[in-house]
Amino acid sequence: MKLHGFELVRLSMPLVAPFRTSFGVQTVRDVLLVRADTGDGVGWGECVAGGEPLYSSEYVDDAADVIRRFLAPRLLAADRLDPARVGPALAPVRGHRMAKAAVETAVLDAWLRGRGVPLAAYLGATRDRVPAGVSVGIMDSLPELLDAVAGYLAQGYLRIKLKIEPGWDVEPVRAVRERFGDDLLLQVDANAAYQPADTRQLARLDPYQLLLIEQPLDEDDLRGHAALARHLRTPICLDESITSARAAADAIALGACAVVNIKPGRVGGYLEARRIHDLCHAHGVPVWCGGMLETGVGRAANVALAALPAFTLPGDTSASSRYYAQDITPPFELAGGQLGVPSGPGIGVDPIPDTLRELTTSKEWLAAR
Ligand code: OSB
Ligand code: MG
Repeated sequence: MKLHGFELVRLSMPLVAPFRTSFGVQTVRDVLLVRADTGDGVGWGECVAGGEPLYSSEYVDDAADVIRRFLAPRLLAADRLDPARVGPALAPVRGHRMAKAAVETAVLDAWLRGRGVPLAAYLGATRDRVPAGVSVGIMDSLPELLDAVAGYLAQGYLRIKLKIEPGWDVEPVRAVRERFGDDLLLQVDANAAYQPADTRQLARLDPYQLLLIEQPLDEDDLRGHAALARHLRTPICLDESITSARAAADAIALGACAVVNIKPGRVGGYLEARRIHDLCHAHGVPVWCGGMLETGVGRAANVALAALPAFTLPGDTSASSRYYAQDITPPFELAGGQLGVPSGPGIGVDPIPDTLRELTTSKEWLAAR
């Protein structure tokens, strides 16, 4: 496959409600889509970097810059490009995994569409639908939180994840357990807001039968997580720390986590995500598919990945309506608490041209020379 070029498409997507985490509040998502053009076909990738470097060091303007200046030129120079060659071609550029994931996914999608193969089949999916969980932001009050959770449960979500931070942890968990009972699948996500000195406070979550606590400590503190794990009954799951299959292997070997959140964007793409899946599967470590408030383009690919066998826990793969009044693809909808895995070639969905145009704030064409 030889590419004619990439197009960088920027969108401004208002969220249906502000989403508050320990690192900030988001009301609009500044989306970067990458469209790979082969001349007789296209492929799409969505960059998951946020507008500011708060969840991780990457942010959307730097992702666009590194794609434009360093990633796209390396791929556009290749005469025989296929998805497996993207990672090695981009390896000289350090880091920037979210940017790399977006371009690799665009190439992978174009390549699969050219062959008529769905992404799910290519990755080794074993299911045609996946259970949906939902990530619930930090609220101003407990009644507001309980209303939000009740609303999601009424829609059929099968698992609730509460965002926590110091000052909003034990009370919201206790309130949700009390109101919705012991059968509710419940977990929490701290986005690295705690310190090792908070071990006793985190142990106060132990009585509430949480499925897991996600990323309590700093991204690079694997030893801290391993020490914390020895003091908690609640299993530790890592998100921010798992930047590659090697990082996942280190975390498992150190006892830093018992569960892994796989986000393809964070680890450099779907091929690396599959390697992490395989590694965790071999170690008996359950995984689930995280999310980064993706549009239907990113969601389609995440749902395909989530259909692999070691994804035994419901993911943050929610319906389009959880995020956007108007998605850029036909909306993903819950059916019995599950999302259907797209069955068409590649990611299996296409942006709706009129909707895409309405939400686009800028476009940039990067031509092969
Ligand atoms: O830590 O999982 C996270 C959203 C943005 C950045 C980081 C995270 C999240 C979420 C929401 O928790 C996941 C989703 O529903 O897409
Ligand atoms: Mg997380």
